[in-house]
Amino acid sequence: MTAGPGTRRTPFRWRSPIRGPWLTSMFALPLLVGLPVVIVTGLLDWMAYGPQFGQSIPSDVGLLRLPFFEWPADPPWLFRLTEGLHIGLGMILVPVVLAKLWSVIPKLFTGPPRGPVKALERLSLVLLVGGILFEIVTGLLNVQYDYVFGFSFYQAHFVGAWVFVGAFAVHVILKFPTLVRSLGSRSLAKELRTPLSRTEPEPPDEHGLVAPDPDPPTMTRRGAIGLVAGGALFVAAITAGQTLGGWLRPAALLLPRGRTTAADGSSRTPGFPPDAVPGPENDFPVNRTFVASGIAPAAIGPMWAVTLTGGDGEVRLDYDQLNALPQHTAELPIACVEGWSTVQTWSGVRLRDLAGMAGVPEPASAVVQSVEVGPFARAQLTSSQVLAPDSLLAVRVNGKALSRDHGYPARVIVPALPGVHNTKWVVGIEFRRV
Ligand SMILES: Nc1nc2c(c(=O)[nH]1)N[C@H]1C(S)=C(S)[C@@H](COP(=O)(O)O)O[C@H]1N2
Ligand SMILES: [Mo]
Repeated sequence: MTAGPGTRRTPFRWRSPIRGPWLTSMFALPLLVGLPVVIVTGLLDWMAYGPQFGQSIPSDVGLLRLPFFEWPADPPWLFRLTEGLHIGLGMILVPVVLAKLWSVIPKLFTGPPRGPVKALERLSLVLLVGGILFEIVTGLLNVQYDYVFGFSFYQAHFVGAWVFVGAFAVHVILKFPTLVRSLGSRSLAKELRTPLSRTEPEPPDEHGLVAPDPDPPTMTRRGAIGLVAGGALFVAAITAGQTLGGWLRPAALLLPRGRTTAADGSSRTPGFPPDAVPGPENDFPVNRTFVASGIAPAAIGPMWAVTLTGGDGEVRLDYDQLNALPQHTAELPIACVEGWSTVQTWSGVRLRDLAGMAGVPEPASAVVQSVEVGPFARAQLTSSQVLAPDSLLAVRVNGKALSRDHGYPARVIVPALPGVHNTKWVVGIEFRRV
């Protein structure tokens, strides 16, 4: 078949008879609704990290810095929700994004744009497609393997997000009328009842999506939509357990975090109490194990103590003294940027009690120091995070001493704080007056 004058010739490989504006719009609709949720929760997560403190996580983003607000410590599940939605929904939408890209593929392979308006539209498409693929790849890699990047994941994912958000906004504005028109061009109920034998191409369109020389159908539109929905459901099934836990946890195939019930050498650590040898109480995911942290076992042995500073003097508490202070118990989540979360029952000394002991009962912020060196060495907490009644320097989880992997002798646990800032193997807390 030869292309008539004025018609655009589809490259020989894009001849699916079901490709067309209606099917593209069917894939666009869940993205139009879902992506803004992914974007907003992602930006909220950024705020939760306390970017105002200029910490190593997240590192500075210069001009892209958002006007910040103090991330609250109440409700305790807030970060678990925003992070779970961001990652969960982001992963579930991947099959839809791929289907959407497939549906517009002829447009990605047309000749050079004619005129400045077309050129701008093309540029926005490059940023749109490049942006979302970059966000998907960096996000998925970060969930699967921690710290595989030669650059800061947070910075790259954040800058990539703004490129994508800009292009997405332009795209939605330009395409919204087409979306509405195309959705109205066929009935979904009818498509879902159409068998292969009656699957016909859409009428030729101005966008060049419909193949002028289509092949015979091998799949119905119902089949294509079902395949994408099934893909999204499958991703949901192997992801949800990361956050929901319980019987779903074993189905979380994308959860690479290990558990710690197996003997981890704790009993060979000098001074390590038998009560802290890992058992079922400490059997929940670990971000990075004690061995991986590179800490010398002696640093958490009998010589260990936590030092409180910021007031006039310095208060030093060893393990027994810490355990002898009034203990508070709270059920609190750890929610990690790598996509998993878990709720456990933590006990320890309230951070606000420690602030009082240090002589700074109303600190402006607090800097928590770990035995560990490197990016996890310190984390800064806001005033409301220190003062929240459930914020703890925890020494026990589920009624038993922390295992080495979960931060023995003591770790911070603060409601609604991103997992990464719940510092393990704490040696010092500086309560700041300004
Ligand atoms: N010192 C130190 N604290 C740390 C980490 C670490 O690697 N080193 N990992 C953080 C991250 S990313 C998370 S999600 C939580 C996980 O706590 P868990 O390993 O006890 O489950 O601890 C945080 N605290
Ligand atoms: Mo984490």
